[in-house]
This record gives sequence, structure tokens and C-alpha cells, in this order.
Amino acid sequence: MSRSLLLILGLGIVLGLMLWLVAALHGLYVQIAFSSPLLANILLVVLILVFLALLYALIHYLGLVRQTKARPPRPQAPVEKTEAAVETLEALQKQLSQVEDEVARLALQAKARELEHSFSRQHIRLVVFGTGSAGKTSLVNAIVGKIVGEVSAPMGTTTMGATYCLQLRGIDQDIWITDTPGILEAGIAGTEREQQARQLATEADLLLFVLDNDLRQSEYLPLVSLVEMGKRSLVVLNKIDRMTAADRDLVLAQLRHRLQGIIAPPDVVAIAAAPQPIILENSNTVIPDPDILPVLKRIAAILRAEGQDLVADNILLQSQRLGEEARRLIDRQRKRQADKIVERYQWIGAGVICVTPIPVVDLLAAAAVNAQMVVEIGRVYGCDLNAARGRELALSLGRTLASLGIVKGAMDLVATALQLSVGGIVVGRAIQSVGAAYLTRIAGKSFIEYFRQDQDWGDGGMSEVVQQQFQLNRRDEFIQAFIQEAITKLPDTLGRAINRNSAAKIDKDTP
Ligand SMILES: Nc1nc2c(ncn2[C@@H]2O[C@H](COP(=O)(O)OP(=O)(O)OP(=O)(O)O)[C@@H](O)[C@H]2O)c(=O)[nH]1
Ligand SMILES: [Mg+2]
Repeated sequence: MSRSLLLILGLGIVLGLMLWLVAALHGLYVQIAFSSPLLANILLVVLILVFLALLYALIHYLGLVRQTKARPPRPQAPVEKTEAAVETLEALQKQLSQVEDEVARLALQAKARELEHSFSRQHIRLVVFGTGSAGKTSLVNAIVGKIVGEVSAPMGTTTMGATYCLQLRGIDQDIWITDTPGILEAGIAGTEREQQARQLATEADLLLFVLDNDLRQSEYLPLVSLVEMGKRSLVVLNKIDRMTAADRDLVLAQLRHRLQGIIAPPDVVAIAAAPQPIILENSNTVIPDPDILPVLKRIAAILRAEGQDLVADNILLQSQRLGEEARRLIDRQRKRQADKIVERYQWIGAGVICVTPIPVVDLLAAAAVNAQMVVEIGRVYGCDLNAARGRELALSLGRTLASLGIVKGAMDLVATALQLSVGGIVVGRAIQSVGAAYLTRIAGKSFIEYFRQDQDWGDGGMSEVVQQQFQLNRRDEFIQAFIQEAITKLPDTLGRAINRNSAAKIDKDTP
């Protein structure tokens, strides 16, 4: 309101000024014309020229504005799904070559090769998935047009995934449709079958998730996890012959509402794959035809619109899954190597302290965190640190150990455990030595976390990681085992210090 008022006011002022300008110019013209008509005409021409120039500038300016506004958005580089899939597969190959476990590597490489071959495949894979007895086999039968699988009421009729090939009008590619065993069945056999079904589901280009009622929580979770994984999915509400038209609409609406943001409404369809016979008034029975047109139409529409993209999406998705598997393997392999390094350095550190004990407890951390250990762990994770950086990291972790009171805590833990296991008074140098080994271990494990996360301490920073590692390594059983290992690993001095006390204790206990 106030804006438009302001605008009107502004326009009024501009108009008034213009009128005043015209009047003033007119007055000037009349005055000059009175003394020299020629000069007046020259002034008129100049004024007209100035006016035209202003008009031109105005049009030009507006034209420019319009031009920038109408300029089409900068064309984006076409994100070709197939290209993305090819790139991911190439990256996967490189990643797989790092897997050291030969059996695992060969298996993953075989899967990757299979994926590579999928680029040239000429068929689209549909997988029918869902709870037991929802009517998956009935749907496949109805689509394929003949009885291809066993259909019955008890759950668990389909025990193996079965695949059939068919053609849809207007779609060039062959369609392979796979029936799967139902999920959520009781018993071990059910679980194994369920795994097989899930595996088949992840291999689908397009997934048909069959329900026979509103979505139960136990169906919702697997569906959502498949969709979140990136699986293109259709939700098929089956057995609508059992419902009135109003109920069917209600259930459909509920389903679409519940799946909002997960599955687009047109991708939730209602069908009757094997409607039950109807008994007529004259006691004759009629078996209605399957009503599967909605699902067929939707499949055809998706295949027409997304066609080869579905295959590329699926290859991309599966190579990502393989990549994750490889990453997990590589991570485990690196962890094993890094653990060995920590193990080695913890006893080296303990040996050094055993020979030269440290006067101030908090300095122990600085001595225990070996810069070379940091560099070596980094190398396992593909990070090349120079010695200076290793030292810097080791020092700051040593300081953190001290400032968090972990040095003191570790020493107390070790002292108690040592006394418990060998009895009597244990000399300070033995405690310091085992304490140093223990601190090296906490530091090493913390660095493993740091390098695992791409040289990042995470949101809680170095202190949180260090504290976590301290908590993880302070269980009684662990400390006891650690002390026993220390006794066998540490140099003679420690052994003698401990043994002397044990011997004294035995002497004392013996009558
Ligand atoms: N009323 C009605 N019953 C149906 C419909 N579709 C399937 N059924 C019945 O539901 C029961 C289970 O059907 P199946 O096709 O074997 O179900 P499934 O999902 O393959 O079951 P599993 O293989 O055991 O997981 C059978 O008795 C079918 O006759 C339908 O549209 N309407
Ligand atoms: Mg079945």
C-alpha cells in the first residue's frame, strides 16, 4: 500500500518536473525567437537531438535489461548416466586391485566384469518382491500369461527366484521378470530365502514391490531401504477384488500419502493378479480375468521414458555397492596392518622407558607417542607425511593425553593391574614402562581413526577420539591380558623387577 503511494508520489514529482522543464524551455525559446528566430530554431534542433539521445539510451538500457533476463540458462554439461556408470566402474577396478585377499578380490572382480557386460545387454530386468503370499507369483503368472509357478495360500510357496522373458507392446527391449521368495517368513529357511530375495531385488532395473494391504512397518522398512539405495521401484497393491471400490481408493490414497517423498503417486498402482472366483446366484462360479492393466501401463510408461537409463542407474548402483564392499575389505586390511605397527611401537616405547625412566609423569606421553609410528600408520592409509609433520602430530597428541588426565589414569590402571597380577610393590620403572606401552597403544589407535577418516579428527576433535580409545581399552580383561603380554615382551629389567617382587611374595607366603 505504502509502496504504491510512494510510486504515485514519485511519478507525480517526475511529471511535475518535466512539465516545469517543458514550460521553462518553451519560455526560453520564445525569448530567443523574439530576438533571433534562427538561434531559436538551432536551440530547438539541439533540444530535439538531446531528447532523441535520451530516448535511445533509455530504450537501449531497457533492451539490455530484457536481454539479460531472457538469456537462457547456461547449458549444463549433460550428465550422462551411462558415462557416470562407466566412470564408477573404472574407479571400482582400481579400488579392487588394492584388495590383498585374493579370494575376495577375484570374486569382486568377477562381479565387476559381469557389470561391465551388462552395458551391452538388451533386456530390462524386473524383479517382483514383497511379503509371502502377497501375490507375487500370481502377478508374474498374470503378466507372463500362463501358469509358470506354484501359487498357493500358505507363505513360502516360491522357494527359488524364477525368471521369465517377455515382450511388451511398444517396448523394444526384452523384459526379464523374476519372481522371488516372499520376505518376512518365519524360520531359518525363510531367512535364507529372504536373503536370496533381497539379493535379487538389488539386481533389478525396476522393482515391483507387491503388497496385499496397507503397508505394514515390516514391509515399509525394506521398501524404504531399497528406494533409498536408489532402486527404481513401483508399489503394487494386489487383491483389490477383495475390497469395495471405496476401500480400494482409501487404501491407495493412504499408501500414496505414507510413501510421499519416497515413491511418486503414479508409481503406486492397484491390481488383482488372481481374483477369487465369484459364485453367481444360480450357484455357478465365474473366475474373473486378472486386472493387471494398471501395472502393465505403468511399467510400459517407465520403460519408454527411462529405458536405458534404468539399466545405467542399476549398473551405477551396483558398482557403488561393490565399491563399498571393496572399501570395507580394504579398510579391514589397512586396520590389520596399522594394528601391527602400533603393536610393534608400543613395546619399543616401553623398552626405552624401562632403561631411562622419566621424572615427570606427564612427559611420559610425549616419549610414548612416537613420530615414526604416526608416519608409518599414515603410509598404510596412503598419506605421505614427512618426519616433521609426524613429530608435530605426535607432540600434539602427547599433549592432549596429558591434558585430559589420561596419562595419570593410564598409570593408575597399569599400577593396580601390575600389583594384582604379580603381587607386592612393583617398582616405578616397571609401571612407567608398561604405562608407556599402554599410552602408545591409545595414541596409535587414535591415529588409526584419524587416518581412516581422511586425516580428520571428526566433530569432537582429537580429544574425543583419544577419550574414546581410552574408554575402549580400559576394560579389566583387556588390561589383564595387556599386562601378561608386557611381562613376556618387555626386556629383562622389567622382568627382573617384577619377578623379584613375586619371589618376595612367594617367600613371604610360604610358611
Ligand atoms: N483375492 C485374491 N487373491 C489373490 C490375488 N492374487 C493372489 N491371490 C491369492 O493369494 C495367495 C498367494 O498367492 P501367491 O501368488 O502364491 O503369493 P506369493 O507372493 O507368490 O507367495 P510366496 O511365493 O509364498 O511368497 C494365493 O492363494 C492366491 O490365489 C488376487 O488378486 N486376489
Ligand atoms: Mg510365490
